[in-house]
Amino acid sequence: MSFTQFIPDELVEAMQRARHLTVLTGSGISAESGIPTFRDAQTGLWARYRPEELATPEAFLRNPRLIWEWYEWRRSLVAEAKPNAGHIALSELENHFQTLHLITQNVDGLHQRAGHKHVIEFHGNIHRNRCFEENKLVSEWKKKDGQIPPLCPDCGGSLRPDVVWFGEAIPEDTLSNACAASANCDLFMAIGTSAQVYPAAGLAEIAKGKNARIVEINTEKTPLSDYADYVLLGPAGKILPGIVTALTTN
Ligand code: BJW
Repeated sequence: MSFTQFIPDELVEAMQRARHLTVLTGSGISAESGIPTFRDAQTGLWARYRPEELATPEAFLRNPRLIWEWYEWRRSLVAEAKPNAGHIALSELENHFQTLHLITQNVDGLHQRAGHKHVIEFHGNIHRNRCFEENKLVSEWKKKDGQIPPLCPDCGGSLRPDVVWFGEAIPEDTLSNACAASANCDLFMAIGTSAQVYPAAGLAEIAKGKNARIVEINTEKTPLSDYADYVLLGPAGKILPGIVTALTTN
């Protein structure tokens, strides 16, 4: 079924007028690639844990092996996944605007695999690792001793995924680039995010404060729906291709 009929004409006109688009994505955009959203029920061995309680430095300090294995499980889900129609349509939107800044809260790298060269990875990337003690990125370590988590070859500290956990600061450059992109757009789209986690959720508020039109795409309403100019309820993998079609045929 085509979702073009659910894209209001007024939104298509606003998108045609806009020059600078900033997009914030959340885990909902990867749901149709088979990656569960962050707050979705986890499956199998992980069903008894709440993700909010695993994604913290305190949890890692308490039980580094458990947290490392959780990320290994999630890496295996990402390895089996492919970008879906939503990721691909978003990469096609780049042709319709003078600038498109893509900020993702996702750590799965699927936007890059869909063809986006410059992505602001607000919460890091699950494919990279860094030393818990020294914070520096580490790409190689001794694998043969079976140590979990593996240890930093330089200082012997535990390795952790290069992601931002609750209570940790967003890297300064990342935060300032994302804030600037949000303050300097005429259209801001929030796609597949529950808009509950700050400071990411505040980016739409920055854009709104600078009079950008706000578009939300989500299967359900969120706190952002209250001030968005357009709320498109439905799966991103259907709505985004509908938007691209509407823009190219109007
Ligand atoms: C679909 C769909 C389909 C489904 N199509 N849609 C201000 C107020 C209150 C609290 C705070 C505040 N400022 C800071 C805080 C504390 C905290 C916070 O926000 N807590 C809230 C929970 C209340 N924030 C932090 O701790 C942040 N750090 C910080 O503020 O530091 C300050 C500091 C300064 C100086 C020194 C030290 C500290 C850090 C937040 C880091 C979040 N990290 C995580 C984990 C990343 C790694 C990993 O993945 O494991 O990021 S948590 C998790 O939430 C993950 C996600 O990126 C993020 C957002 O989740 P997302 O993507 O929105 O997913 P869901 O599951 O919530 O929603 C999915 C949505 O998709 C749903 O709406 C569905 O309906 C929809 N959907 N299918 C379209 N097909």
